[in-house]
Parts: sequence; structure tokens; C-alpha cells
Amino acid sequence: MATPTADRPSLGEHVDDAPGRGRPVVAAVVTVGAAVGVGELVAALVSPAGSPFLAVGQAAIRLTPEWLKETAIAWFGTYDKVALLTGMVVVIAAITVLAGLASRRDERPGLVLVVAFGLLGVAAVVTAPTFAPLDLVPSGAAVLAGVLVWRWLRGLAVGDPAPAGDDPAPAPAGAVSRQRFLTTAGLTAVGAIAAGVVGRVVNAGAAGPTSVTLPPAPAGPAPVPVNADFVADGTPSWLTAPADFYRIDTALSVPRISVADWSLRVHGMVDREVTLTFDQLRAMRLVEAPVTLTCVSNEVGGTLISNGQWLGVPIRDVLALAGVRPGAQQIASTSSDGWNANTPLGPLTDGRNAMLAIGLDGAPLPVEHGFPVRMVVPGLYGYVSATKWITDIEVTTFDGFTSYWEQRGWGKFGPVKTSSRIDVPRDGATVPAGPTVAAGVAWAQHTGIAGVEVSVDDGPWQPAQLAAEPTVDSWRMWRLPLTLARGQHQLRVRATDRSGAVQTGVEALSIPDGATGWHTVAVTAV
Ligand SMILES: Nc1nc2c(c(=O)[nH]1)N[C@H]1C(S)=C(S)[C@@H](COP(=O)(O)O)O[C@H]1N2
Ligand SMILES: [Mo]
Repeated sequence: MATPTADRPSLGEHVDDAPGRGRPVVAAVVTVGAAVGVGELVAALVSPAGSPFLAVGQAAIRLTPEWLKETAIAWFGTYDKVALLTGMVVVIAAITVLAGLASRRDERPGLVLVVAFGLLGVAAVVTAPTFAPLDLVPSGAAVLAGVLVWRWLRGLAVGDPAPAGDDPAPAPAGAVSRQRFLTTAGLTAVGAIAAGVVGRVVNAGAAGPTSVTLPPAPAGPAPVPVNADFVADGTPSWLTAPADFYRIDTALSVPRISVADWSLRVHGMVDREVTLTFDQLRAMRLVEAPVTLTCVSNEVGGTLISNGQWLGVPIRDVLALAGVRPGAQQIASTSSDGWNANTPLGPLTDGRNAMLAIGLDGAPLPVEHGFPVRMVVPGLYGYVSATKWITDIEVTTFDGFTSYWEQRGWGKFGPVKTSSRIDVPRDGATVPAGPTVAAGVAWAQHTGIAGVEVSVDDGPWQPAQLAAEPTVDSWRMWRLPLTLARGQHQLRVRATDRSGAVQTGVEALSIPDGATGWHTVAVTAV
């Protein structure tokens, strides 16, 4: 970014106030800011999916190769979206500064920049899976605003362009004093930021959980499970507070769906196509049940796992309305922003609590977690089962559909792998020598955890004490009192599930179907 100190007269100019290199740079930066701000504002008013800035980020997410995405998640975790947007701002600002530097004698570099950014936005918008013609309006408005602001501000910055022979355009105003230029540019920048902020706020206010009431849970409010955690020893609480629930999705801007506009279409290999409104779905038989969600990208010892109390309609009831035809093998579920997943019919129809959820922990779904309706299936990783903002279900065969993540190298089937984690002591912690307590969680959704064992310094596996197990669909907490002698130690955990399978110690990366290995922490007892 140019500062006023860079705004010094260049050779050959002898007026103190004469424009230098700094002003066109300031004009370019403010111009691009105004274009982005206007794009955001118009998007909020006519077409949220048309925001050119966010569409470019969204296209970057779609096109990011798998290794880069994994690196980004490894570096930034759930701040990956913030990192992407920050990176975009830095790159756009750098290119803009260059264009500004090239625009002292010629307005065209700035014009080319605005139009090029606009075309990039158009390309990103048009290639989005949910493209509709209206989505082009914000990019158009952004380019128009950019061109107008550029001609005006650059005119104020450097004065008339050298008259070009046959150019009939009226000459812009002459250069103004440095102070007046900076004031005008500053006010324009404030206006651009205000447009962007208003756009975001309008978009966020469009729809949300406060707009719906949930029917009461069929069995009344779920009882708070007793003895299901060892919070006093440092495990997470059995139910995760919705605000702490991990969030993973490809949506740069959270889809805001109004309940009145929402519907779910069920089609494909069915006897009759069905379309349900939110009211129709809400009026069906409801179940409320706890289910622990896990992300396939969760690394050994990772935190991409949370437990919620979900209220929803069994998916098999909705499938029965449509009548699944013989030969069907899976469903393809699609969200309002075009993301999709494939889920085998088996887990959806075998009686487990696979649902179209409308509530989490006694309240409507938070927007980030899929408002107004999402899928939840116990025992499957989120990428093959937990479609948020769901609007479409197609019944199909395994060969008939390849999902978003499957196309990017992840497994077609994503059963959750039996796993466990040490929460206390933390890796690298220092603990007082003598008696101490290790504690953590283990999970094998829909199979259940039968045992957890801890090995200290590669010694024998010692059975941990287990918390109550309100359901096999959720994680299970464990604790183990230990005595540690002064010095360095290594703790390692493994779980055994109710099928008798012991968690493998073989280390594997999360791609293609979930990380394996024993979570190991190093501690120092003093
Ligand atoms: N629409 C949509 N649904 C989605 C995703 C997504 O990117 N888009 N990500 C899935 C993945 S990979 C996971 S792990 C879960 C996470 O759900 P949560 O954010 O509510 O924890 O949502 C799933 N549902
Ligand atoms: Mo995930």
C-alpha cells in the first residue's frame, strides 16, 4: 500500500503539490476496493452466489489440488477459509499496486485491471455448480463501479491525460491538491468499506434459525446423560456446545436459506418423485438422538469430532415416501451451494438414527451447521453422510454417481475408523511426578467402544476406566490413574470396539479414508 510519503514530486515537476507515483497507486487501491464493495452490496441485494470476490475464492477451493488443500488444513486448521481470503486480499492488493504504478501517464493499466478482475469474477461465477444468470449482475456492477471510480479518482490524482488525437471523451478534471485528493480517496474508501459491510450484514440477516420453531422432541427434552464424561479430569463434555462444534465445509460464505424457500426433492430410482417443504418435513415422525460426527480429515489426536443431540426425520421414512426401486445402491445428496455426497442405502435403512436433522441440542440448526436441514448418519464420516443445507436426494447406483470428494481422491465409502485420543496430559506437558490421571475420548460410532487401554513407555497395555455409554452412536470417555516417576515419559492409547476389533497402530494419512495410528503424547514428570 502506498503511503503519503511515497507521494513525492518526480523529476521535471517543480510544484510541491504535484502528483507523483503515490497518487495513482492510492487511486487504484481505492478503485478496486470500491469495485469489491459494490460487488458485495449488489450480491446481497440480488444474488448472494454472485459476489465476485467470494466466487473467486470459492473457485479456488474447487480447483485446489488435494495436496495443497491438505497442507492448508494442516497449517491453518479450521482457519483455512480466513487464510484463503487473506491470501486473496494480499495478491489482489499487490497486483493493484503494480497497476497503479503503471498508471501515472496512462489510465489504461488501471482500466485493464478492473476489467480483468471483473472477468475473473464472471468466470468464477459462471463455473459455480449453482450458476444462474442473475449471478452475473454483481460482477457487472463491480466493473461499472470500478471503471467510473478509476476515471474519476485518477483524474483527480494526475490530471488530464495527454489528449489523444481522436478521443472524444470529455477530459477528466485536473489534478487537485494532495490534501484534497487524499480526503476524496479516503472518503471513497470509507464508502467502499461501508458498501461491503452492509452487503455482508444484509446477507447474514436474510434467513436464520430464529425464523423457525421446532416441534417438541417426541420423548420430551433429552435427559442430560449421567456419568458420560470425565470433565473433571480434562475430557471434553459429552455433548459439545453448539458454538464449539467443529465446522468443516467448502462454503466460503455460509448458505442462507429461508425456510419458506427451502424444499427437498427426492428423485432418481424411485416409484414417485417427492418434493417436501420444510413444514411437510417438520410434520413427519421425528426422532431425537445423540450422534458424534467426525471428519475424515481428522488426524490422529485431532479435534475434528463433536457430539450433538440431533432432532430430525428418519431418512428411511422419506425414502419410503418415494419408494426406492430394486437395484438402487446409494443416494447422492446435494446442498444448496452445489456440494454433494454419496451415502450407501445400507446405513440409511438398517434402522439406525440416520436422519434429516432440523435441530441441534434443542434449537434449530445453526446456519454453519446446515440450517434449515442437514443429514446425519451414525458411523460414517461427514464427507459421505452429513450434507448440510441439503436440497436434493437422488437415489442411484454406486456407478451412477461420483461425489465431490470422491472425485478428489477420497474413498467411496467412509465408515468411521475405531479411534481414541489422549486429552490429558497434553503432548509436551509437564506434570508433577507421582500420581496423575490420563483421560480422553474414544469412538467407534454405531459399533460402540468396549475398552480403552493406555501404554506408558511402551509397557503393558493398562485398561482404562470407561464413562457411561448412553448410546453406541456417540464417543465414549475414558480415564486412567497413573503414577509417573520423575523424568520423560510417553503415553499411548488404543481402543477396542464392540465388534472386538482393536484399533490399529499402523500409521496412515487421512486421505483416502481416515487416519490410523495410536495417539501418543510426550510428558515430563518433575
Ligand atoms: N453442504 C456441505 N455439507 C457438508 C460439507 C460441505 O463441504 N458442504 N462437508 C462435510 C464434511 S467433510 C463434514 S466432516 C461435515 C462437518 O459438519 P459440521 O461442520 O456440522 O461439523 O459436514 C459435511 N457436510
Ligand atoms: Mo469432513
